[in-house]
Amino acid sequence: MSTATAKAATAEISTDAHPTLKEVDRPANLTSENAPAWGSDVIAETLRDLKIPYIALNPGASYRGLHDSIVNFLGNEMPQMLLCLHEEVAVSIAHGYAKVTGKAMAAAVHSNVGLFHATMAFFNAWCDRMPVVVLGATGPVDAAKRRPWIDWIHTARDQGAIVRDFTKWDDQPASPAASREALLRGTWIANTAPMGPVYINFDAELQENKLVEPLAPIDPARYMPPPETAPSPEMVKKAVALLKGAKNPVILCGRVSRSMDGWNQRVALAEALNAKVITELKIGASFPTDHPLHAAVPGGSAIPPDAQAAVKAADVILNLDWVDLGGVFKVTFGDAMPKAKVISVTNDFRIHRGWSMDYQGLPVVDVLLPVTPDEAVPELNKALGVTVKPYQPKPLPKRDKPDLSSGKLVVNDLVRALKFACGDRDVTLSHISLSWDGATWPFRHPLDYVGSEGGGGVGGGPGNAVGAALALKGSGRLSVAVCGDGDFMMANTAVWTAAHYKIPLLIVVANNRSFFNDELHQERVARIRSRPPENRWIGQRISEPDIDIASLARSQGAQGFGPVFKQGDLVSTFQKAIAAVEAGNVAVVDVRVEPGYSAVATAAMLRGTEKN
Ligand SMILES: Cc1ncc(C[n+]2csc(CCOP(=O)(O)OP(=O)(O)O)c2C)c(N)n1
Ligand SMILES: [Mg+2]
Repeated sequence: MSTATAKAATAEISTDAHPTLKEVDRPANLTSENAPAWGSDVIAETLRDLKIPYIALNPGASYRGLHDSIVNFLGNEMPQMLLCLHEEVAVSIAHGYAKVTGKAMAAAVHSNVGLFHATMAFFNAWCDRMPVVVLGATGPVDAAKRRPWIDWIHTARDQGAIVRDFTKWDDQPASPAASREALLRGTWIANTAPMGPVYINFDAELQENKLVEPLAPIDPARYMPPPETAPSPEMVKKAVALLKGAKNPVILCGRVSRSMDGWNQRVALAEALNAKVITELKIGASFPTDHPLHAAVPGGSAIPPDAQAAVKAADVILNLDWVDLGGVFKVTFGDAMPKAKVISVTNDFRIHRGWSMDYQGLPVVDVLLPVTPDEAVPELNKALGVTVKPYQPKPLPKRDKPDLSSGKLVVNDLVRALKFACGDRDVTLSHISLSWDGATWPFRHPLDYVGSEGGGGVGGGPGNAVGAALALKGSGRLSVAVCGDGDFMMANTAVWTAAHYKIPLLIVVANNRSFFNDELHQERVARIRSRPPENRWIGQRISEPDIDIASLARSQGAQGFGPVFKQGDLVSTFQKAIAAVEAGNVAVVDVRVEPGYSAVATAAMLRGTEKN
């Protein structure tokens, strides 16, 4: 494998702990202990050997041994604890961090109850194929050692079963040596493509026992060989023959890394082939969306009509690990097989399991390159003789003011004003609302957008946003998340974690005072049944009382702005909020938007009900 390819698989963001963050929560009066003395010291030391910078957690007695080891043996450094007010937030922060860095940090949750809270975030990370190492704990496996009642309710025969169907691997090691091995194996598995969360459950007794004898030192790197792969030359040859003969090639750009090299490789390939390119909002930016070859406004759910038209006209389709290739074919061709030849670059099938159907429909494939797009595209470029140059986006025209509506304040007003207020800054969108219109904000760098929560689990936004901002702290990029009010309310305590650890970020809440997505579903059902669609809001609206989101943010140490009701106040409010973030704060802006999605999204959700 070429060096260029090897480099492409890694993100260009530092995964070291940030210096100003290290100043928060300093332990006092530490004794200098060099060698692990307790079972849990071995676990803590292994986390350090693995260079895990942070561990997002909510505490619990089941891992009080490990907790002590991280604070008093490691000095709360590498990993540093990030206290979270809910376990779902802890795991989704780790997920957001991985979305930027491509690498796992750790999270810790308390016995079965903490793990129960964390399940939603496990599922989101799993569907998003993002690495997270989650540590858990159980009351003493040895029943004779259990405290009455509490240790019994917090001990389960097979705790890992709670999340096993949507993790790559889990373990419950029975000794300090086995714990060390489990951490090495788990971290290695999590970070190996297709990536995903792993869960390691430590027996409370094991953690709290004195270490009987020291463990033989090991070199962790030797247990974690780089799992790089390359497509076979014959398969590359077959793919290249198809691509060379193509008159109307289409590239579906799906799950790719945040690497700039990978981005340049994809642009060079598309330009050499004169291929139309399709991207989507489920996942991070994969291709410049304002490039002339970018064929259609990126959609969030099903592939939009203009993208379908491009797929329909294609004679060769190059799939770069699109999340749902089978779904693209289904909506475009119905039950008929596509006539176009299909080259598929994906290794996702290697982790498909029986419980969750997130593997999607089975697509037609003529040539399979069973590696990641970051590994395959440079090989295709090499075989095609393509020269890869750094992609230079054209400068955007300067504007005096954003183009805002004159009627009710809609989501696109928020987005346009936000984009205008951000100006020339490099911005990473770490989350976007369901109401987002992909036409409004072009992505021109792989870190311009890191993708949605993955598993469609509402409540992933705030945690993902804080995790991404943590990874970007000090990078010079402005971290911005736009969350729905439903999404924000489900996990708003992520704001406290960001404020406490001084992780600057801007969260804008597209506050339509509703779980609006489901209003459209109720409208659809009512129309089909010839019942009054005007009742769609009942059981959906988050109003009377309206929630004061700015106060909620302020109460957790952030700067709260709004509610903003008028278009004319948007830009100035965002400018103030951005200034607060650039001064190191967390800022939350409540924008009261009219309930509603873009015309395209609304039409898609209500399609087929027009006559009723
Ligand atoms: C955990 C979870 N609960 C419920 C849903 C169903 N659901 C899908 S979208 C949505 C509304 C989200 O509301 P909000 O974030 O305010 O976005 P809006 O649709 O209002 O723009 C709900 C409840 C879900 N996907 N995940
Ligand atoms: Mg809403």
